[in-house]
Amino acid sequence: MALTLYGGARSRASMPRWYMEEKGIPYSWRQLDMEGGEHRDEAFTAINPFAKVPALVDDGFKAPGGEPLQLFESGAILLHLAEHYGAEFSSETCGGTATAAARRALASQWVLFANATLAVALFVPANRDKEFPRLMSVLDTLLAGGRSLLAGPWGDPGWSVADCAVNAYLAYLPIFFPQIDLSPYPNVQATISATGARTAYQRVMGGRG
Ligand SMILES: N[C@@H](CCC(=O)N[C@@H](CS)C(=O)NCC(=O)O)C(=O)O
Repeated sequence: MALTLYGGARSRASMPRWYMEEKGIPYSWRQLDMEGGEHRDEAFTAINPFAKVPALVDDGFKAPGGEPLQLFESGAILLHLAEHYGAEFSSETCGGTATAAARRALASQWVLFANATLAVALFVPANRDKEFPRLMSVLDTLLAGGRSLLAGPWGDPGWSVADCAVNAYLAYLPIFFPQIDLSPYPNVQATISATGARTAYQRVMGGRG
């Protein structure tokens, strides 16, 4: 079994990379020279025809054509890792199949929220004034107490794929948008500080990912 993650410097590949570092999942890292256009080379578009990173090759699973599984989209990669390598949704660790299914569904919700809602509010300038503060207010309430976003009737599972997806974007804030005033969101600020203090996060983002 071998996992190879393709990414670039300061790219969304830092999200699945952070996940694998946190969970101690062995992987090989292939950093593409994106400034030099390596992501548009045939060797990489054979993995992601859209020429975007991250992409993951997992030879522990077969694609429909029999070749090793190739995945693009950071959210799809995160959910695959959480399911098959992070043991986040196994009925044994979740205390039953219904709970495992609920956890999986909620994890998908948060990963999709991060990539489809939060990222759009953040990176699309027209959304930053209106949509972004609304999201931040709700997140600030939900993040109070430093619990995992997947905490529920089953207790707090600890740092999870949901936290990886959402907190990775929050941690981008002071890096990419230092002009945004985060003082109205103390719990978001605390989450960003806690993320920055994690050893696995520092290993990935030491050079800002
Ligand atoms: N929704 C995708 C976005 C992927 C994406 O836009 N990646 C950027 C780097 S962060 C990229 O590869 N850009 C190169 C290009 O568009 O040429 C994901 O989350 O994986």
